Amino acid sequence: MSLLETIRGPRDLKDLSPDQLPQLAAEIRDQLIAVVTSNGGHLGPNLGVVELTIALHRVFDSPVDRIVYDTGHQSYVHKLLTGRHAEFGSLRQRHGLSGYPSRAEPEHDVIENSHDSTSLSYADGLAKAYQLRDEPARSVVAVIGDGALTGGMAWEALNNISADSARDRRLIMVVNDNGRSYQPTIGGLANQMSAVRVSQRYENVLEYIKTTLSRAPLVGAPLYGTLHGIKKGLKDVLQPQVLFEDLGLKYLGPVDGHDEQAVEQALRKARDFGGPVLVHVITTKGFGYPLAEQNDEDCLHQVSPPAVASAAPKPQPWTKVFGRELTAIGAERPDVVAITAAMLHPTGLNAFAAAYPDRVYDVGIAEQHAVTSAAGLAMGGLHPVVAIYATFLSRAFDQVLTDVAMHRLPVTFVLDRAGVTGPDGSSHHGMWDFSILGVVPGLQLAAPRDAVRVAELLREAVAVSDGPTVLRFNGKLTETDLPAVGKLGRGDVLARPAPGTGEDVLLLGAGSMAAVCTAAAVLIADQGIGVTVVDPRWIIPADEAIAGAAAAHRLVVTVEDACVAGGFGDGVARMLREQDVSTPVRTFGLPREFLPHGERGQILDLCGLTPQHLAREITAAVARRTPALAHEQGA
Ligand SMILES: Cc1ncc(C[n+]2csc(CCOP(=O)(O)OP(=O)(O)O)c2C)c(N)n1
Repeated sequence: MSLLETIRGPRDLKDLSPDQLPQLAAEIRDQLIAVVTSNGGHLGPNLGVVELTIALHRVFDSPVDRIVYDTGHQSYVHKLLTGRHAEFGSLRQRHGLSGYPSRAEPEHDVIENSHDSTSLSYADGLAKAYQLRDEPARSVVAVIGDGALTGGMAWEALNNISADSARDRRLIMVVNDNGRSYQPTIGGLANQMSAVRVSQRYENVLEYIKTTLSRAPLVGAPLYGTLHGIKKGLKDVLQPQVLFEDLGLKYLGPVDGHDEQAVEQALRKARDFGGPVLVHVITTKGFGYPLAEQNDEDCLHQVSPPAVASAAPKPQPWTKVFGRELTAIGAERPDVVAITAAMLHPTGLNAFAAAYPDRVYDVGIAEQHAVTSAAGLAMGGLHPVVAIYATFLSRAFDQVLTDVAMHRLPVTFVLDRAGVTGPDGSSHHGMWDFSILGVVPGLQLAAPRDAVRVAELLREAVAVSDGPTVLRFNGKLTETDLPAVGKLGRGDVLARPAPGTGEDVLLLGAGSMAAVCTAAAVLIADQGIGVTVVDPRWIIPADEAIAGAAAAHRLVVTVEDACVAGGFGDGVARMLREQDVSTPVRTFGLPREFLPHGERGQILDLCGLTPQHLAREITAAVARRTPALAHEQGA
């Protein structure tokens, strides 16, 4: 039996002697590599926190003490040590373990929101609650990366945690500093933190000064006074504790995060301090796995499961198509600049960055700043393209609304991983964009159905000069190109009723749902029902050209890979009401629920967004309105 198999919970971990821990760490790493390279998921971040997580669970008493992981992508080791070893093979699979902390799993998981920079605020609240409920012995530990520490929310929390009123709260902030988000962390704060990495340089400089001064004629006390002053000055410049201690926070570190015993020692000190403490732990992302440690792009931050071999022509990821087209646009439009919130490669901006390094801004994990600084760039005469995952734009809604739209500024948002994303689960499904952006005055949103339309719509979006535009697509592979057979307003007609059938159903598919609709239309047409399929291309605002076509049909059906409440379908229905079109509208989309993790296809199936399910529902809806047809079908 391996050591790992004997760990049924943190208590078992505490029984191990320090000399057994390196073996345990090695077994954990083997397990991480085996499962994550097969199922996909966050490899580098977890390999980097093996010793840190062992130490956390040996020092603290979870779940009485609460360990809050920022983002939660680095919680696999925590899962392995808290009784989930046997199920670890099901990581990120439908009905299996979540790839983030999950409150449906053992009680050791506290938060499951996988958006960055929230842990310190959750911890602040928990610590306040334990103080007020007179549970002063409980510690709250937040584990936050140096990347997540670049987010504004983390600083709002630090401001509160360092308040005088917080002095007696047992709140331990563990900064897991590996110097990277996906890529090296940028900015002034990152420079402060990385000063520790140059502490060797500090020692060297000190040694040099010592030697030089000792050769000088000045000896004795003045020399040591001078040396002390220099030493203090250097330390202030080079060490980050100044930053935190100036805020009134106790700082411990830096600690070598791969020396388990050293980390334990620091954590014990922090636990016993009895007030807010920041423990600065230095780790290496991907530690112990050369393929990860030496991966320049992102230290294997997140890996995909191995692709299944197929003879079919390989579709391209939407992200790549976008990156290529934006680079082409960049050559024609020197005013086009790009912004990323610490996700240059995942959003496909790396191609643009390689071609125009001076025209890309990585702002750190700071979506709100990304949006408002884009507003500033636009005010300054440029056309910014903010490339961001759909789910992370929710955080910057106010900035889109009041900083960009209210000023009618030409900023283009490109939302990758929109709709159902899959194994990353509930807080990564980018399904809220239609609902929240639909209320923004003057904002126009397009959803390309295939690679050709990505290029086409991106060009249309950056041509708009009097307000914000949005392009949204799923990050996976593009659908096969679906050529138009006609136009309807700004949209494309993809199929018309078969000869001999009437204009029964107007089927409107947004973005990648256009392909699902054309497949459903074939099944519906087999029932003798006439179907017109339209991809509206521009989703927000609803295209008024749809009204005429809707009036000519007996039923309008909308299909969207987004929350159905307040989304595309609701927008069409409202527009038809306003145009006095009385054709009934059926809306299909994602329910107003937090959806589970699983493959994208499995989740779409769960939500009824498959050609078969849609065809059944639409045929039944038509039959209810057409008794003769119902009779024919034996209904
Ligand atoms: C609000 C938000 N923006 C972007 C992301 C995507 N993201 C996930 S992990 C990560 C990097 C985190 O870096 P760090 O906190 O240093 O942790 P590390 O992976 O280095 O351990 C990013 C940008 C996110 N989860 N949430």
